[in-house]
Amino acid sequence: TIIAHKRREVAERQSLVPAKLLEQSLHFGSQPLSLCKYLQRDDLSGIIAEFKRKSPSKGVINAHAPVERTTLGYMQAGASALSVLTDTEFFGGKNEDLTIARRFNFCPILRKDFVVDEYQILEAKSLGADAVLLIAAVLSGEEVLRLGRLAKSLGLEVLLEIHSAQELDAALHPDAVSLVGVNNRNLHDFSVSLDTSGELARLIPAEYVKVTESGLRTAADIEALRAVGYRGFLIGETFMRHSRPEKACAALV
Ligand code: IGP
Repeated sequence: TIIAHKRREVAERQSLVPAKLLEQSLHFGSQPLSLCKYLQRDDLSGIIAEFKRKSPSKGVINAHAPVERTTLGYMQAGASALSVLTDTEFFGGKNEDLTIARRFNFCPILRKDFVVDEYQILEAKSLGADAVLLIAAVLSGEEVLRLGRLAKSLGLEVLLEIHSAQELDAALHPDAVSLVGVNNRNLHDFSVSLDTSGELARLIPAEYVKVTESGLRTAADIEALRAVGYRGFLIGETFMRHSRPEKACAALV
């Protein structure tokens, strides 16, 4: 459902701003920040703090937290990077959330959306993102390569999201991918198990920065997964459930 909706949305956006014009408008000179490098810094927490208002699995999580204060607070609390949901229909985000976050923050920002088309990569760059998510469950290996190469050519890093060893085998390509994210949430039944990250860690080659996504709650969760090689910890709900998400982030860092 999400992917079908996303294809219509992209066609509509493209009718407003054609891909060629969007591409011409990009500032190729602007220097993106490396998510990989920030996650590997010892002086930061490794936390990628997410701004997420709602989700298909949880409904409304936080309808009131302002994007400025929350994202700036995340960064000040010691998050290594930010993740901003830009999907409107299913996650209640918007492109403007990312441009606003960009204005006030000087850490890497991941554009979190369902990328199905090159146009969205151009858009991510134009919004000021430093990295994009590609979800192996909804893309072929060839699509990951094509989208990932475009992202790289624009200076964006690619976080490839996987749920299984099969998805990893089908979509991992060094020309396209810099980081691998293991999503602990099963996209079909929404169940969450941190064991997914535990089991897949050893299958991810060492040249990729490992990120664990979803369902992380405590410092013990983070430390257990750090011990098996993860450097990035993507956390949304644990922070966003709080009326002041940035305070929940500070408490965990
Ligand atoms: C964050 P959580 O359980 O901390 O809120 O999860 C993040 O992993 C999750 O939002 C996510 C996601 C995605 C959202 C992971 N992959 C793909 C949308 C699309």
